[in-house]
Amino acid sequence: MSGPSEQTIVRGVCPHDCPDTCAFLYHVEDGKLVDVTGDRDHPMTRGGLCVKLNDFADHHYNPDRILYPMKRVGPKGSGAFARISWDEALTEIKTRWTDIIGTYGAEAIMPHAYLGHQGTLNGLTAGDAFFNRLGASVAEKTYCESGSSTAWHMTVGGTGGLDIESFAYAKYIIVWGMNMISTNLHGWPFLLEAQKKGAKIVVIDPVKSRTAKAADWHIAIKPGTDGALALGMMNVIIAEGLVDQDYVDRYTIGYEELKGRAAEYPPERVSEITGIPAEDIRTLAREYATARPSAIRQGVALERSHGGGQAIRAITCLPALVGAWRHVGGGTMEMPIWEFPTRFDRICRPDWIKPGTRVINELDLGAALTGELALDPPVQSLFVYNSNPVSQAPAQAKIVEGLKREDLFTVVSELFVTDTAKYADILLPATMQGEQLDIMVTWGHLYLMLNQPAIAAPGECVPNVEMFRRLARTMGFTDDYWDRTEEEMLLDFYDWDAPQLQGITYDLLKEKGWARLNVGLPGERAPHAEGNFKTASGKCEFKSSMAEGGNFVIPVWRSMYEAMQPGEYVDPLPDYVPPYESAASNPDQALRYPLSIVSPKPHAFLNSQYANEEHKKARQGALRVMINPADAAARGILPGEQVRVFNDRGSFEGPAELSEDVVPGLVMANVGHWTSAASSGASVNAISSDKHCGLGRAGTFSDNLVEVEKAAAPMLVAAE
Ligand SMILES: Nc1nc2c(c(=O)[nH]1)N[C@H]1C(S)=C(S)[C@@H](COP(=O)(O)OP(=O)(O)OC[C@H]3O[C@@H](n4cnc5c(=O)[nH]c(N)nc54)[C@H](O)[C@@H]3O)O[C@H]1N2
Ligand SMILES: Nc1nc2c(c(=O)[nH]1)N[C@H]1C(S)=C(S)[C@@H](COP(=O)(O)OP(=O)(O)OC[C@H]3O[C@@H](n4cnc5c(=O)[nH]c(N)nc54)[C@H](O)[C@@H]3O)O[C@H]1N2
Ligand SMILES: [Mo]
Repeated sequence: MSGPSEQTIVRGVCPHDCPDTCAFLYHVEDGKLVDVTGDRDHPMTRGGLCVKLNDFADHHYNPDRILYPMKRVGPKGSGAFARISWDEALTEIKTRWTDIIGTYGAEAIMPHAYLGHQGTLNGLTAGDAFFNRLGASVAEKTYCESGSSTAWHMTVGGTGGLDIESFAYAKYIIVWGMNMISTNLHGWPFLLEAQKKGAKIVVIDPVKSRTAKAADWHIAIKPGTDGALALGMMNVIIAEGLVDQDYVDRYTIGYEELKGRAAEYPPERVSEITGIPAEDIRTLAREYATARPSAIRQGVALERSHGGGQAIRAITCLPALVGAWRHVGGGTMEMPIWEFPTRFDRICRPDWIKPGTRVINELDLGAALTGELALDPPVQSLFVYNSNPVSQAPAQAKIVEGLKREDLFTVVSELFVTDTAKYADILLPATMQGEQLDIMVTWGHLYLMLNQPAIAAPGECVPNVEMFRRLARTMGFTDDYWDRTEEEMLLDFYDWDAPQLQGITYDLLKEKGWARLNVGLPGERAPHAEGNFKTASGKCEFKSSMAEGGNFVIPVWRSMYEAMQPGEYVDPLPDYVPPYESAASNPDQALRYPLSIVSPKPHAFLNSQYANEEHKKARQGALRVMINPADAAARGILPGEQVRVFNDRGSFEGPAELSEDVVPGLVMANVGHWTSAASSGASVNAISSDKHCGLGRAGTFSDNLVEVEKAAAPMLVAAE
């Protein structure tokens, strides 16, 4: 047999923090990854990959990858590193940590992780067991979804809710705070299928996003006011007799109280709060309540304001009020992750956390490093993996200031020298998805998926799970936890006897790559047709028993930490909680900073990933500031002109993009651009506040006021 060398196909899964979690086929020739394609047989992802992943094979061979452990040889932030061995790196870490532990105690070490990788072994919680065993501060990981998930659990419990594939059966669809065409590309075709059969698609978004443009109706709402809109819809639904009283009587609790609350939100009042005409609010409520079935796709973006969590509770009440759950294709979708029998207690080992160990919220990183949070002991070492806080966390200037501290020992495990990695004292090289084994956690569909390694790791890169194994051995931990193979860990980390996994084995995943959970098929599934909510009462709780309990724990990826602080008051009913920063809630601040800003996801990057690759940058374009032509005119700003966006927290710059896609009073700039590539050395999180959402301590990236002005002439712009 002659001809081209033989191609082997290995089954894989996209590693990214995205609801799609696409099924891959790795194409390997002579030990080289020559292509990565989508698996056409996968019912949800159907073989297509997105703009970010369509050259994923080449991504593995990016010459900028970190291939060896490195040690800083220049000033912090200079990016000057020299190669060292794994032994040297581990010895240095052990020496520094032993010193710090001796002087300050282990709590002076702070881990920092997010979802750079979404695997069971290598993802968000890859280091939890290690850091819990070490006695480090517990990092509370609430960059994303903790506000949504808290609200969801309070209202309907840990249910998967409406399946993305079942949207094809809906007759009326509200996409609420989500830009699906960019952020859930493989979910969008199910909505289009419904639309072809006559369904109407409504998008509620301050910005006329790609998805809003593709919808039948775009409702432009002021950021952070969705709670008022949902309560206004309830007001109309109740006043006009559109409630499914039978469903409400049988399967909900707290209707009378909710009715009282909704009565406070007549459409005229809601119109003032949200900026949406009262008649549109009435139309939306009537259409939503009378279409059968109606469906709501909730975006994580809904949580990014002071009242985001309460808004999500109000939205999550709507389907029960109108009986939408009765039908296949009716109800609402947050994240179906709760259907997966992942044993987070076995992964994270919360039993190893010593009682009283302090918790530091990752959104407070800047405050923690600079001493703004009076921490005793102070944070003397930071260990970053799967995350890029300089780009993705709020209060960017504070974080950079903290990372420059000479007495802070920073270790970063990375694929590339990111905005954060630049400040490391020690860099550790991580593998990419084609080089490692993992079962992927997914939050946008109902398939359990196994990624198998297709090629050898380059240089001295190791998967996160192996890095923590090495660190555990270096620190002298002899627990069995780190003695297992990756396969043994995966077998332990899922409950293979759970009803959802009936008929699904690890061997089946090895052969087929993926399997749908046993939770009903898309054309048949109506999980709450007869109640069966996963709350304490088994009902949809308009009035939340969890809130009345005062404190509860959600077994999420952020590792089973309390959703509320003990004793914290949470309104048992959903309500509209105004933004921290808006003309209405803070008029003084609005005099100086009259514009609201939102900073949604970039189409061609995945958070900050790929923002260092030229062809992705070409697709995404530079960091731009989208502003309404009227606001631009009032400031003498011409199209394409360099502008400065600022508030008391900081500033960033970019060319102005004049567009009616944002209403007057609103500006938009995408998150994800690297500060090192930005003209001002800062990106959008320079202006973000590190205040938390009222539920789940999520971020408030949509709750910020700024002003925009023409940037100073380039020669006057001081270099950092
Ligand atoms: N302004 C604003 N800020 C936001 C948001 C917003 O909407 N607006 N969104 C927030 C949300 S929703 C999220 S989820 C967060 C995301 O915040 P992050 O999770 O910090 O985002 P990424 O940019 O994906 O950074 C992940 C890093 O992990 C690295 N990485 C990837 N794979 C591996 C691996 O296997 N091992 C190791 N060690 N490293 C790896 C990548 O190279 C990358 O640098 O950002 C939040 N920040
Ligand atoms: N291409 C791409 N896809 C991604 C990601 C990425 O970085 N790039 N990131 C992944 C991650 S980590 C996540 S969490 C998801 C997030 O995905 P989405 O939930 O879609 O989040 P965003 O893109 O931040 O924002 C979606 C829309 O919400 C709007 N919005 C902002 N604030 C508000 C508000 O207060 N109310 C309402 N109604 N709308 C608001 C924004 O204008 C934006 O158009 O995407 C995932 N998918
Ligand atoms: Mo996210």
